[in-house]
Amino acid sequence: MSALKKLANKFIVIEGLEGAGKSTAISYIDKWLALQNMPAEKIVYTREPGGTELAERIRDIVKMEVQGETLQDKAELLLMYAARVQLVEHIIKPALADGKVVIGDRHNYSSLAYQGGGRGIDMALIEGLKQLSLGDFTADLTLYLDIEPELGLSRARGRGELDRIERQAISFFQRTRAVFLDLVAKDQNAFTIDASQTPLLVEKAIFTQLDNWLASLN
Ligand code: T5A
Repeated sequence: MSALKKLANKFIVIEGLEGAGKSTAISYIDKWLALQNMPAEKIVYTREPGGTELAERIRDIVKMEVQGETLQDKAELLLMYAARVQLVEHIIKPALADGKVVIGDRHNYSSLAYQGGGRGIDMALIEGLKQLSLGDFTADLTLYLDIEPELGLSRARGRGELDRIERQAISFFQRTRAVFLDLVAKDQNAFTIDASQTPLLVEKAIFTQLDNWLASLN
């Protein structure tokens, strides 16, 4: 089967802590897809939380700080899934049904890692919420960009002021990272990329993972 046929209807997700280089990695995936002769109109890009008009408004709420009112951890979790349902139903599923390839900047693993690991919400509760809102819908490939939180945050700081979540203590990101690593270790469709390497080496590692994955598809 041709590479283009294999890639039709595939949902590729990039995960990682802040400053891991997810946006940068998406440009490498783009380059790799061009090498497979994928037409630009066959590629859909999403980000989470966000990606639809309503989901982008939820993203604003999640990122903002309101004086005198703390966003409760469970409210934060529910907002992440509210945004995700909007995105999956309005953008991702229709694009996949139309034979497109979707590249997602974050998806479900971010909720397990940040809200489960970072915030300490019961994982079973999050899994239940995922089932309720998305059923068995899942990514075809997840590339997790692994980085020490200190390094990631210093990169994130370099590109502007930190938002509400980015201002959490380092221990929050250490717990988040531990869950990401655990999830990837248990998922045969997920792979870790060392994001502390130079951009050139990260690009090379991503190309290798994508080549191997493509070769594994029937
Ligand atoms: N969230 C999200 C949850 O809590 N639960 C959820 O379910 C979901 C979906 C989303 C926030 O919401 C949370 C997680 C987040 O806190 P976001 O804006 O999508 O926020 O995510 P961020 O991680 O904040 O995005 P960033 O823009 O910070 O990170 P990226 O995209 O990973 O990094 P990128 O590519 O912009 O690179 C950052 C800087 O590093 C440089 C780049 O040039 C850039 O300046 N860089 C490198 N430098 C050196 N070496 C390399 N290899 C480099 N790669 C990139």
